[in-house]
Amino acid sequence: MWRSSGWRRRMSSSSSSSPSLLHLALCCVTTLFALHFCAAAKPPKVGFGYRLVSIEESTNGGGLIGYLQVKQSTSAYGPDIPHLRLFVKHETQDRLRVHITDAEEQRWEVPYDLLPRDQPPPPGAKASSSPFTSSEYAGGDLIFSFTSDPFTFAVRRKSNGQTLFDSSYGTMVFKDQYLEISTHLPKTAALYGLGENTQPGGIRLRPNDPYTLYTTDISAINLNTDLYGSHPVYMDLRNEGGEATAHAVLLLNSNGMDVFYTGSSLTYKVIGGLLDFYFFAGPSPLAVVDQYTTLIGRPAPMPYWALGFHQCRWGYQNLSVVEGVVEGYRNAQIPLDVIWNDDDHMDAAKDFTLDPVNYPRPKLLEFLDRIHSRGMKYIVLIDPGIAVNSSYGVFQRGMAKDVFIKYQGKPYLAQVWPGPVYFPDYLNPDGVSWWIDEIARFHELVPVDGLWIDMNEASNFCTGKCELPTNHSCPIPGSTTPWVCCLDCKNLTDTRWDDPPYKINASGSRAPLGFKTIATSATHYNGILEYNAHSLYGFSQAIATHKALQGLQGKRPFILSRSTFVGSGALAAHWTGDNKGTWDDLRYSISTMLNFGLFGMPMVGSDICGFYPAPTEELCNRWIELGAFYPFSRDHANFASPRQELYQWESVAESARNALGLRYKLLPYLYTLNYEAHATGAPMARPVFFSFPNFTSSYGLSTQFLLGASVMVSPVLKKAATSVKAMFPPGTWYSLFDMTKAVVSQDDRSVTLDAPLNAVNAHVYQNTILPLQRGGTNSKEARTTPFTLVVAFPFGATQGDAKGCVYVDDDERPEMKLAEGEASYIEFYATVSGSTVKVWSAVEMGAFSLEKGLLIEKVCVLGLQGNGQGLVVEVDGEPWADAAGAHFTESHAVMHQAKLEGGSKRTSMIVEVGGLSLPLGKTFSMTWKMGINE
Ligand code: MIG
Repeated sequence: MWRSSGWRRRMSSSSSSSPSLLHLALCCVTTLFALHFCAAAKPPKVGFGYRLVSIEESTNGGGLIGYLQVKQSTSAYGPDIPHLRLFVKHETQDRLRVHITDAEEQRWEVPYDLLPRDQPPPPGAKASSSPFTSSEYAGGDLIFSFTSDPFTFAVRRKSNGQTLFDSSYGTMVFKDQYLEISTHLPKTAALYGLGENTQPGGIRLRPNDPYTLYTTDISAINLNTDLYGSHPVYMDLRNEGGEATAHAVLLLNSNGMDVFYTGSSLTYKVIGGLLDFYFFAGPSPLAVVDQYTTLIGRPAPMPYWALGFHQCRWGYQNLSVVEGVVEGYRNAQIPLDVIWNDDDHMDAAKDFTLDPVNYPRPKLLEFLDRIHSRGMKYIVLIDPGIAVNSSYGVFQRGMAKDVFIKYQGKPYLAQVWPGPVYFPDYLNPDGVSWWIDEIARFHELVPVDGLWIDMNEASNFCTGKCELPTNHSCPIPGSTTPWVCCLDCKNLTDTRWDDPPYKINASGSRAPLGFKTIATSATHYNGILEYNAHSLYGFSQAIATHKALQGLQGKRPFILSRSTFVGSGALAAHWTGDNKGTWDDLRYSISTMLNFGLFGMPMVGSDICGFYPAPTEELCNRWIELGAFYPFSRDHANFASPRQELYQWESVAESARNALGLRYKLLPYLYTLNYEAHATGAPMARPVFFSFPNFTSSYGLSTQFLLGASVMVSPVLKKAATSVKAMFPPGTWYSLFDMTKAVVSQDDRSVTLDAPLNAVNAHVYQNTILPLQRGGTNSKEARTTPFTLVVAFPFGATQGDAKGCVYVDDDERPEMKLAEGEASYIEFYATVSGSTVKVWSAVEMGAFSLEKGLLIEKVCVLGLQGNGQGLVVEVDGEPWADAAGAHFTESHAVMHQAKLEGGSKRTSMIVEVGGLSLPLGKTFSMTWKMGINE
């Protein structure tokens, strides 16, 4: 929103204070000669590399330890660290760690209590070891190899000999505030990840786009810029000789960094911490995310309702407006599970308070009783900044416990919505316990069902070292621009933390590191510098908030966080931040969503219809048609935009009923995907190559995506379009809106699908059994309705199989795991062989679903050559009879003919066996013979 354009204006007016900007101005604004001069000037050599002095292998499998000596020191970006310690370990069969740090001094690294993982031996530790005489160190499918002078290392894949990483491409540099390391990459490598950023080119990283990682309050409309989160990980997918393999590389480091990808190399330039690389062997994309989330934490289990639809707006002036929104959805028969408040419920923007006039507590509690009894939920926003206000209890208790981030011994003063604020230090154990207590108190005041943690990059309206002004009040009473800094501030350039020698491309413009955030020379608990911990702020807040919610409700917490880091997915969901109601932004949302799946944070979505300024009616139609398939599906807007709840336009309401109607039928599938995500890291929304890694045409595909392994969403992303060109990996894809329509694809040629304004295309792939329920307008009801199994065989199959599964549990429990009486897991199988069709289930821990009375009412088999004859249905091996005692016959099977898209004359049959009431928690089987059509 305006914040991003606003800061750009501010940057240009204050550019003289920043040497880097001055330099930029000199280079670019003056004469051709100057431009030429700048382009030709060679950067000073920043390092000469290291020599390996010794290397030993620990005798108890503890890895390799080597010592490096700098070859020649330079002064560029500060002195080199003379001695480094190399630690290499195959931590698992598919995970290799290469950790390089100062041999003498402990350096900053992502704290082990925030992100639990194995610790390398401390510098100088002596373990029993023997000289390592080989130049290769193998484990699982990964081989670590090295050269001694200069020291370089490489990682190879044993099974196909591919070099995955090779640091000999560049010179390794290791200074206190500047680390550099490069790898060579083959042209065939398709790279993904390195966020958070908005990628106009789609999910596949484009050579020479900038990738800067530093958490920043910059809105998602800014392309290729360091946005809210920092995820220094990439996946590398290669297809050489028709066999795709994927691996990932994480540089676990919380300091700001620039990553340069040229297409044939990748270079990290990092301003602190150490080099802590993790290599994940894959070889499939799913294996990569499994291995990645094994290290960083599995995605958080979501409560069932979180998969329903959410409505929010910044600017619901009072409770009646909120009540009206809930009624608006009800009247329009559009599904809604969760209603949100932004900061409007607060008293003067103070966290954990209620506006006594517009959100009076008794009325709010009545409202919550009402919606809770229907199974609906309520979430509110909180910001980290705590108002500096001596009559505000949250502030008083925070001061008493001394929980705020400091600058030269005093709480660091900043400004956010309430005016002057202090920022809690979530690295301080007292800060965490205070926060937990404040959330408990707030929950007493308002029984919210989840929390939205915004502005946690952290965002500050001011920059530098600020004081309360003495000649005017702050906030300025009645200000129409409360986001303009009203404190007295001076820029900080006096320390090497405020003004480090190497400038990352912060805020997309080499802005000072402390620009509109906490000064990087401020300190956390134990003297930890904000310079180092900056990008961990939102992550540490999510940890504290998660503890608070879990302890208090004994339920599965729901947290939505704007700023994220490696590991945030284990605690929170994410939305992509402030976007614009434009067709471009609609398209960008797909790439960012898919990236967060790779980052181990699969519960993600964008503000549906755009955060600002005003979507067109047509765009909002298309947005809900896409957004209905975001894992996290929420409409949200800025107060300055017109109202954009889905019922505001009749056409949008119709599109919403259609698209969300399918989502609500798919809830058991989505919930099972959430279970899979939690169990294995598998993203809920996935790039197409996840299921079809050898389908190379999909490597850059960013206009379609998969939900789970086999549901393809092909949204309209263009104005005035009434059809969509979609690409389908080879095989049969059945429309989920009309199962008599199928696409049979042989190659990567796109198929044109009808897409009138109120329709979106979603298809299910052959070999799949999809569990659906009847849907409804609220997930609490929808989840009790009977199931339909959609069994998809290849079109016209006489040979084939299909499978699927469903996980059900009581989502009130914090844990999401298969435990007797608490959850059930049912697998479905089907085969067609000649004329015989069989469908059956295998039940693991059926008790829970039996207790809930969950039933299968219909089995719908797609793609057959003929109809059903001699149908036999059994439950637990006994013939099944319906309530009237009648056994089933083929007369219960209804036939439909399915047609192919694209005018082909081929047809196949759908056999729909209805009128069933098979307990989901018991094994069933059904079989029949097809009378083959001529
Ligand atoms: O400076 O709480 O991205 O979703 O509506 C703006 C008000 C603060 C930014 C979030 C946006 C939210 C808004 N917040």
